Amino acid sequence: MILFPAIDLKNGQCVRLEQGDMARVTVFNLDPAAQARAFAAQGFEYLHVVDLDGAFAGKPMNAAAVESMLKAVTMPVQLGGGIRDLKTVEAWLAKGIARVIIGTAAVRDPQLVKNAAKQFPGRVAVGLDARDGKVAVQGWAETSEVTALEIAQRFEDAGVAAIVFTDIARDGLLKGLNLDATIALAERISIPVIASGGFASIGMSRRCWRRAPKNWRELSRAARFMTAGSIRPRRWR
Ligand code: AMZ
Repeated sequence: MILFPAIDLKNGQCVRLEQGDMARVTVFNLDPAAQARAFAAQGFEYLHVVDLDGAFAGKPMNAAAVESMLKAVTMPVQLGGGIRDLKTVEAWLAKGIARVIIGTAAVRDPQLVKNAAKQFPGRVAVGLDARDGKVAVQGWAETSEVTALEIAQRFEDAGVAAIVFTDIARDGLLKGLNLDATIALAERISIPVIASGGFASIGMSRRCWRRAPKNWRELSRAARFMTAGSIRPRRWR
């Protein structure tokens, strides 16, 4: 079981947004490298990073902060936000990002995901963020007409490492994952699913564990939470 601590970056700072809304922002660390080191010291083994400005702009916007985190820790880092073409995928992987997460382009340019996954096996994940069942794109400012399942199915044979599934209504509220929607998705595809949005406690993780379908439990079964909080990773396993 992997628990990914998440660092969302806005203007070079670590923030938490409520339901992805840039207006409802809490800054929880001014220094992303220090936050990455703190997570490493707590025993986490994998970091989830989102370039929020990048997701809105469609290109990397917090590169200096990401690079400072890569220098600060040795654990693998997965990164999403503003990764919309193969050049950007290549550049991040060359800089030491372990796995890129592609959201908007998975809806608008599925061939990019297929090409990237073929070229970099195991190093490309798809981020699917759902609002009322439909996938949101462009920093969640726009909602598409497709469901997470429809998009995920496009990539069944593409060699995608994982689907990071977030229920936007839960994100940043620390009130619990949308387990029903996550399980409904995980049961219908074979790609490992990373549950995200609202994760808040170890008790919750145990409930995930008990209910998780096969591809969740045996593969990347994981969750994401948005602040350093009081969750101790050693108690997770
Ligand atoms: O909180 C938000 N408004 C938000 C967010 N966390 N908007 C996008 N993202 C994340 C997605 C995914 O990891 O969860 O950005 C990534 C997708 O970015 P893009 O640029 O590929 O759509």
